[in-house]
Amino acid sequence: MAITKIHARSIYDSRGNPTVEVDVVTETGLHRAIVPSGASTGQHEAVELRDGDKSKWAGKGVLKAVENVNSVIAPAVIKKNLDVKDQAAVDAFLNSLDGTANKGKLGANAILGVSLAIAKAAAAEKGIPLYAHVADLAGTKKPYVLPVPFMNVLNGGSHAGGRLAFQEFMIVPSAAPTFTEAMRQGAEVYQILKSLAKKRYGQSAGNVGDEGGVAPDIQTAEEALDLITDAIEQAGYTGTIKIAMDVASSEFYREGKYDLDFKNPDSDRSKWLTYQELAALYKSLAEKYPIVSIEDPFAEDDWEAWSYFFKTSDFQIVGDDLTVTNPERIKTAIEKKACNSLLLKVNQIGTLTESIQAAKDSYAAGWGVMVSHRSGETEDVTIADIVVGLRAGQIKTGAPARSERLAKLNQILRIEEELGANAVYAGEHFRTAVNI
Ligand code: 2PG
Ligand code: MG
Repeated sequence: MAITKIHARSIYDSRGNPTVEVDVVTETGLHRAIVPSGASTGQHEAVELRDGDKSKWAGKGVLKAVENVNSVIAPAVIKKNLDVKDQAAVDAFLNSLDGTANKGKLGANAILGVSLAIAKAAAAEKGIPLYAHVADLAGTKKPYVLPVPFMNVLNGGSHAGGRLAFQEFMIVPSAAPTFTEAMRQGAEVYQILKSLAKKRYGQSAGNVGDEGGVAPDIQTAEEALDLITDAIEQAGYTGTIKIAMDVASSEFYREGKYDLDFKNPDSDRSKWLTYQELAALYKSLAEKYPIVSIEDPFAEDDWEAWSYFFKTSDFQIVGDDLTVTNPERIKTAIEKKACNSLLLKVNQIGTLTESIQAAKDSYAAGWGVMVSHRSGETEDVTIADIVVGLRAGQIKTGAPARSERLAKLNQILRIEEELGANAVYAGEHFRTAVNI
């Protein structure tokens, strides 16, 4: 079935910044994708093309990326008359139009919007849901696996005001019997956490950060973890709901050290930590709290620290800024034994095909895969279908609050209902879901 029209426009993300939306029209109708955007972005991510014209949106416009879709990609793709079901050929053609290694010419935001909208057109042409199309493309076995939602209930770092350096504190309802139950447990803890935060730190502690988690003005990880474990206890889930963190430590890596007071312009240098000291802090936290997963514990190029920490840890260690969903970086991380899980963000690499390949490379190394949103999100729910289609078993898409976060979780609820007995919940097997 031919594509008759591809059209991009500039709309707005959850932070009020411009982002790219792409419409692809075929005989089955209109298929649409919207591109997300990070704040704590890795240096090695594919290029998100921003206009840089400071007189508009402080330089954050995406009019060039939109124009690249409308005047370069659209005519070329329509003329080429590719089979939309052959995503690998579509994405290879998009990459050839760009011609750079990092999608710097047309922009990963331009390319990704087209790649994802075409995948939706293909699913419609096949008359199947998007997750089933993704499963076909990835060669995923059945039954389907529904992911454990890693819910970011307390926001810090670059996603919130306040002094807290670590970016994300997530609750992990992996002992729940179903995805629906996991959502209920998470939502209950979230509401209790909100009132506890207000009680302990004042009304404003109930305000939320970029991903919908509460953002009290606390300084230490211990305070955050105490608050969360108290909320878990009050909700009655002690021992069943676990905790995960995304430290996003590249954000506070300074001159070879880690500055836990990085939001303070007068931060005391003598308190900056070596990687060994930071590793010791993680160890002590993991002894005291039920931590099952740590993401980006060290900076994106501090390979020595990653390998050092990995040797002595038995929980999940997730690469995000380290690996940036990029085959080369993933390969290096496997060789250096830096981590044992991939954070998969489609806009870090820029096409669906390369995202699927990143997951497969990770599985082949015995790694887990966690599909992820960005801190700047939209109503687009594609990652919900991707996590199910890839059998990844883990998703992080913020708190159970704010609709750009819940849109994805709600979509998984619908998928769970639709699949019924044809799906299982990853539960405690989230790290090895692909093998269930
Ligand atoms: C992360 C993400 C998403 P951002 O660091 O994992 O939670 O944040 O999109 O800002 O990079
Ligand atoms: Mg991260």
